[in-house]
Amino acid sequence: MASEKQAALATAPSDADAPTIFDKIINKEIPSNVVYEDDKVFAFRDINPQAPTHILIIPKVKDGLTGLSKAEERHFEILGCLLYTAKLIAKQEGLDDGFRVVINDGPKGCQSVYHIHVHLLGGRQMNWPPG
Ligand code: IU
Repeated sequence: MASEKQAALATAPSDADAPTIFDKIINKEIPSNVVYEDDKVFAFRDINPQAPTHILIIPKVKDGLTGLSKAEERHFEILGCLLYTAKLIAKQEGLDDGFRVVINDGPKGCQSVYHIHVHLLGGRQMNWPPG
């Protein structure tokens, strides 16, 4: 499999509400390891984990929010929901000593799927700066 960087550079950013693989995951057309779901938010384990815990938290309805750089005022609530859900899942996963949340944006941010997602990473010591 191509590295995330290669995948990100090979993926054209999408401004449209074009479906991505995450729609199929939300709709359960593609199986995933779901860790949380409510009416607005869906969270599942990353298929290529970069830490013992690596979960993606996404809005069920993209509403143009392909990435954080496309956020508008109408997205204020869902952005808060995504981060608050990250906190809830971190607790659920027992990440009591700390964790990291990441939102990659655009090719230089290493984004490869254009449906906004928060990465929740934990279970090991993180380093800084990130690569
Ligand atoms: P990124 O921030 O856009 O690079 O993150 C996309 C993530 O989606 C990345 O960590 C992939 O491993 C992950 N992923 C997945 O979990 N399941 C999939 O079917 C696909 C990507 I495609």
